[in-house]
Amino acid sequence: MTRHLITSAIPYINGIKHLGNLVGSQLPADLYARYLRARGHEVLFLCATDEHGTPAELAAAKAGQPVAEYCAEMHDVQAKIASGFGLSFDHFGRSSSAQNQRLTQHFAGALADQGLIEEVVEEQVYSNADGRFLPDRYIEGTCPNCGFDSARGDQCDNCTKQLDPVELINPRSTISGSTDLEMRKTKHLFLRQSLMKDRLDAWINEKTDWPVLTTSIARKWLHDGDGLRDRGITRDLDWGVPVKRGTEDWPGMEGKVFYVWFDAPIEYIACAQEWVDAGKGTDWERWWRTDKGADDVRYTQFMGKDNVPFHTLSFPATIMGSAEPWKLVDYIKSFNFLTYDGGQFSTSRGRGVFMDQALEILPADYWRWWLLSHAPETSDAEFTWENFQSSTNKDLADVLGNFISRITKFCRSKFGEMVPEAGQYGPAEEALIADLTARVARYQDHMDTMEVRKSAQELRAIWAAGNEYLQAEAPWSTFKTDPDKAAAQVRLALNLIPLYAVLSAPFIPTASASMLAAMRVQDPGWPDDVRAALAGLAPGHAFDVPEVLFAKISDEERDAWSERFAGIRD
Ligand code: B3M
Ligand code: ZN
Repeated sequence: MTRHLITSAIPYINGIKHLGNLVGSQLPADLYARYLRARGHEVLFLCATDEHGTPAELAAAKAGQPVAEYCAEMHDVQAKIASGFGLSFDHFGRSSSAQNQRLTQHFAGALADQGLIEEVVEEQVYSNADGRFLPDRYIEGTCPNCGFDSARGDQCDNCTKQLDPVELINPRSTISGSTDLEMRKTKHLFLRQSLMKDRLDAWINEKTDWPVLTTSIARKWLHDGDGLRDRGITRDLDWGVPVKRGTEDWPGMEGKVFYVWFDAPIEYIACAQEWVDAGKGTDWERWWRTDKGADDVRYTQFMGKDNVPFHTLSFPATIMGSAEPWKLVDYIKSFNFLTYDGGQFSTSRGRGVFMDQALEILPADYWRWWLLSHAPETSDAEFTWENFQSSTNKDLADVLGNFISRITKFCRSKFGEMVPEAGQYGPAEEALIADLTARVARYQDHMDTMEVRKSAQELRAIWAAGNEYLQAEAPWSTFKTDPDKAAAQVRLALNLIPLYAVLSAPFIPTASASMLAAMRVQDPGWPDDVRAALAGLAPGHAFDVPEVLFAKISDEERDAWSERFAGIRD
């Protein structure tokens, strides 16, 4: 079995993420990790908080807290919410860890040894009103590429172009709003990525199986002319990884830190070290060092499209440039954006549903199902309350929940709370088994290739097949004339429940566990042979009629939530 390393983009520490962030990285990564574990693969699934740079400093200042304290608190908040959503990270680390600090300094040293770091005295934007340089998010202005009026100093959120603060049109300080800005000289380290353009180009060209969304963004910035120009990897900030060359001081760089986008992806590696140091694992190198066994690892990254340039160009440049045997990513699954009711989710305006609020109003499985079954894979997707209500009511309550409730209750009333023994399967049962065998094979294909929406569609069809079978065979009618045949029908239908539980667990883990508990079975394992799996509950096996698995969302709830999340939080 292949070993699978899976990472989700690591969320910024600056507040609680919204559902759009969740569906763009952590949630599909969790779906894949759960699926691969269920298939018997060894999986290491890592995520962390991204704690450095201007996002952290700005948020801490707003909260009136020291940055380190703010980050420690927010890490715990994010960890708790992640576990509320059932995100099954093997470790949820912190980019501010000692491990990441050491490793980031190590990479800088290795890159310098390879002649890939240049010391540059450059002019950077200095704010007289604020008495400081304004790197990255401390400055906003109009994007020179697309004209978006709130582009940040390091990247335009609208067109994903990586920027330099000096390129912004009509720049202003995000601290004070001041436009009293001047250029001042300051020394920084530049990563000479331009020297690696051909290698990166060849590497991207090998990736013929990657999603077009991923490779098109990579190619756009590779061939854009300045997409791969050398970039500053240090900043005039207090908070971050202090600039060092390995373990040595770096003359002239005192008081400066590495750019957050330099150290954040390195946390994917450091997180595996944290996992070991936390006593959860024993060997991180076999996941990350190709000289220590990581050649057998398949490494998959999940992220929103705005993060693609950093993962297809900058981070691979760090890895390749180090000339050390680190594992490179094998597959990058990227996502478009989820919009909210005709507009953008907005953290600053509190528009849309944030992860903590989502869990306050409904169990995680509702959100997991809707988000994954509507994942913005081939284009942006839109969240509306009408769609959320109708999809979850239909799929979860009418199709899956109703099937389970109907068959368990019918069995209880006619045969008692145990699997009936009498009767034989006939053509209708054989047809259902054949249909499900074909559908499960298709479901696996879609899950293997991370086609999230198609996987959800097939799973829904697998659930619907049970309902259609009950509808067509109507054991409640059969029972009146041929109780033995009805017993066989009920036996097969009851056996669908553990099958559904196992297949559905990557999407809706909590409900799946309830389904297994009601049927009084331990996890029966992946149904490699559907027919054998459908014989899992032997005649005489006792079960319980489960509580309602999924309550329907009422029109009143829908309207109240729609109003509550329309905007202006805090
Ligand atoms: N923190 C951006 C984000 O949260 C950034 C991702 C880092 S991945 C190494 O969307
Ligand atoms: Zn732009």
